[in-house]
Amino acid sequence: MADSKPNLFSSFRTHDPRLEPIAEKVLAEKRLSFDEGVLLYRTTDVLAVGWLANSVRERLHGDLTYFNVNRHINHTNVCVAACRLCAFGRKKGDSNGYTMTLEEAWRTAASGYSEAVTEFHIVGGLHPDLPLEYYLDLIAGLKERFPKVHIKAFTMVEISFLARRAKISIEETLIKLRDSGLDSLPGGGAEIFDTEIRSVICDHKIDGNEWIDTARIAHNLGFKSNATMLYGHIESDEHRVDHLMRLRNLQDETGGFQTFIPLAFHPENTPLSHLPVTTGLTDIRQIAVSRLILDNFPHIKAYWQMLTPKIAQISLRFGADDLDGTVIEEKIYHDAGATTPQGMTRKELCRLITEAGRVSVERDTLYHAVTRTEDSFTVAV
Ligand code: V47
Repeated sequence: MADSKPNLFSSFRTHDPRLEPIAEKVLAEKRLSFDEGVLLYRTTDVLAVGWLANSVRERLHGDLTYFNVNRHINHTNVCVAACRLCAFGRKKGDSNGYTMTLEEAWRTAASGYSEAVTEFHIVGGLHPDLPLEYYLDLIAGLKERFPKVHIKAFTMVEISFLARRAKISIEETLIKLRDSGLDSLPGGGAEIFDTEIRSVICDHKIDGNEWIDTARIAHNLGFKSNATMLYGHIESDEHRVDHLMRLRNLQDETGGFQTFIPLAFHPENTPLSHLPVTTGLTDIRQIAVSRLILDNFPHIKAYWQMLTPKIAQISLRFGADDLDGTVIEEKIYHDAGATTPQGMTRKELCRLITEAGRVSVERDTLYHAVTRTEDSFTVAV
């Protein structure tokens, strides 16, 4: 039978012949190897890499581009870890440390609430004293007050820390959180899995294997989660590919990841402040390479808060199909020198998407389309 698919390979152009076999594989939906991943980072033909990533993005999603209406809540910046990558955490007793009471956290959830949010994104420091009950009550109180809002909370690093402090297993911790109303997990804390790099940028955190093991347990319990990678500090191209391949392997096993979010390192106010910030092409290439290596991840997010709205918009033509959300109040990158706005409206997000020639779709956390009538919403399941 004649193949009805258009012959995309005949449209592929590159000045780097090493990309041709890679293009053949990508267009035949075959998996890329470690060395091919490294080459995607090294070639000077970023446009060809972007073209390939865009072909995958359009095969999976056409022009559809997702965003959500969410609110970030960072309940505490007090942290026992002292990661060199971080400008947000404070030691217990530091005059700039803060920890919200439960009432404050619930009030924060309701504040800046100009549009009905569909997601609370909650992450914070590894607080030495807060008991597991604080986290269970935080979630239960939010569910009681905002029953329709999806709660995406606590990185794998936080989950592992809570379990250790409560002296129960990760599985038990996640079950307790689920019983209180936790719906899914964000992708933070992954940084770079390589042990040597981790020992420099975040030596107090769980190691890469523990991050993967925690995600596996969460997925096996039925939770969806995201995954991130922090790039643009001291890692090499090989470390990046290794990180992406470890995520790809776990996704083969569990299918629990929804979205991959590359996070550009912001050095300001961190112990690594001597490092330069990433450039636009590095950011755009990272999006494209992620799309090409993570062939089993449904979505690649260009997190506008991190990348700037301009770079995030361009990324929609280089492999990304998601911009994240309205966010409303962001602390982690703004403490590290981000100059992006603290939030965006639905209208602003839609404009970025439309002007990129894409079709905007408001989604909930699990990628169901959301239909709105003024301040209420319904979700298509
Ligand atoms: O884990 C911390 C990173 C992450 C800095 O799952 C920094 O939908 C850059 O994971 N420069 C938290 N990055 C944020 C996160 C996230 C964001 C948006 C969406 C989702 C999602 C998850 O931020 C941390 C760490 O990797 N981070 N400090 C810094 N100076």
